[in-house]
Amino acid sequence: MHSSPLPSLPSLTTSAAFLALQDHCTEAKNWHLRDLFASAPTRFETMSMQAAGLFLDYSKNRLNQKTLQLLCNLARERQVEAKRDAMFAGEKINLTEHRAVLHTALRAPRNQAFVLDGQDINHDVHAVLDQIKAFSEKVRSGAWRGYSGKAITDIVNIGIGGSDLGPKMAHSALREFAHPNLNFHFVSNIDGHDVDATLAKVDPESTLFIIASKTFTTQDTMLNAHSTRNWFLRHADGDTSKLAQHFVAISSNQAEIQRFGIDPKNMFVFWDWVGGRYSVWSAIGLSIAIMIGFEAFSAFLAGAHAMDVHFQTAPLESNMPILLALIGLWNRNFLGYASLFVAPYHQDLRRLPAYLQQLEMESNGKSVANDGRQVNYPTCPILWGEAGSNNQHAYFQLLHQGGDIIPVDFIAVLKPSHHLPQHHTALLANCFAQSEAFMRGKNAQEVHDELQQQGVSEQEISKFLPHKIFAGNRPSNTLLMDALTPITLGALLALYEHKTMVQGVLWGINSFDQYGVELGKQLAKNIQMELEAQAHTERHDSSTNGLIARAKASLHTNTIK
Ligand code: G6Q
Repeated sequence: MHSSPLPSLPSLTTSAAFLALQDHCTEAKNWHLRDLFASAPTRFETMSMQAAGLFLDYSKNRLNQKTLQLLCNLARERQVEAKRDAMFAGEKINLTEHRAVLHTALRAPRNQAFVLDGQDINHDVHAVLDQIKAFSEKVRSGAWRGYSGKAITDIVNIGIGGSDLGPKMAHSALREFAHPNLNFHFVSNIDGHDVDATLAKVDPESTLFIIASKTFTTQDTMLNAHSTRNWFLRHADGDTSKLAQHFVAISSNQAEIQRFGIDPKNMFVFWDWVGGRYSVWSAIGLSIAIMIGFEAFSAFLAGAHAMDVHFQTAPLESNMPILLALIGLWNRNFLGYASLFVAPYHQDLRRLPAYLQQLEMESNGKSVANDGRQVNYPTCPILWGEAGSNNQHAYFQLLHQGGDIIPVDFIAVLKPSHHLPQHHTALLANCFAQSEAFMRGKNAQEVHDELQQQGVSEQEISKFLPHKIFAGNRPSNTLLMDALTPITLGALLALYEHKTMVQGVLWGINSFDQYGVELGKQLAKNIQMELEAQAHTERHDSSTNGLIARAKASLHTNTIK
């Protein structure tokens, strides 16, 4: 355990390991992946690895063994291992908020000590898990009844950001494991169309509402929760005693929950050492536990824990999250690629890109270092994505032939849960073909020969040839898992969490605060008051004033054109 703060480091770009990489990059920029494969027949064997049930092939990146060695030197120089250990040891590594970062404690087995401020928190974590087990079993078995005696048929999770994206993503990812008779809904948007459309689908007598909000003050969630409460009471003769069977809360703010009228017995706590975007493992996962059952939810936690153990114990050179982080840094800071595309080739993982978008971009979308200085290098790339094969028929054109190079993380599952083998071989073939195409491309000679074989005239060939060339040399990682299960999903999410943490360390930024979301919230409060007021005041720039005026004219005349 590290009891004293680690010595502060020189700026990333002046460190010896960074400068060595910069030097090496002048040479690496001229490499083509085709040549790297041709000159090293064992490239796949040496640049792939397994951990916690996941297989990673990183051989289709523009790097060689020397690059990896230099990147590992950088990790050593930036004290990645010491900072990882500080996180697990409960040190307050979230410096700006003076908080520990202990989401890993949420998935530790019972009785594995996790110490925070001298106290073992494992007992508290497992007490909440026991509460989740008991409650989820009651709902799943039909023992938990609504106010009129009906069993619960629908569960609505009301939350946003970290209190929504994880459960929503897991809901589609673990569809195969779901209780057959329960329906799940997710309300997040402050837009009334979201809650309105959901309430239209459910029966107040058999619906359970989970209000998921760490702070219990988030405007979006509180507005949705209050509108839902009003709707419920309209159907329940205004009898607030009936709320107890239909509303439960997940939060760290007991006082606010009680003010809302939720029975403290129906409150599931979590703690300030769990960041919102790292909270799917906490009581925020209640809807997941109800959907897949507590045993499967425990497997989800165990999968993440297996990745935690790997992250803590594997040497740098064969540490999957650290390697992913270093390769990402190589792509971003040396090769200059500004975005990362995540392509899950599994329909049930279609919400994964949105989940990872928050994880990586809210954590590392920052440009001020821990010491308060503006950084002089790029940090988090823009993460986007879509499930394959849909992506191929939309914007993969740009990824293949556009002016920007966009590295891709392919994620594929070897065993499907359906019985349509031809679909699955076609899906995998498409996934592997895409990474091959990005890597190899198709050069002028190959295009020429192909067209010639098709009987195209030389004159026509020379006209169209440039359009048909693929430069290739576009990097990707491929992650494989045997089957999509709670355990492999847990490991996959933990892998990206740790990758994100390591990149934050390398960039010298705090991955665990999110001040960037505050300004908009602050300004919205005033604008909402202005929109609701009868009188029109002009307090902003001409654009904002003009938009407010137009909206007011429409809102206060109450006409829809
Ligand atoms: C995540 C963010 C953010 C948060 C939401 C909801 O790391 O902090 O996405 O989860 O703003 O916050 P509450 O759970 O407090 O409502």
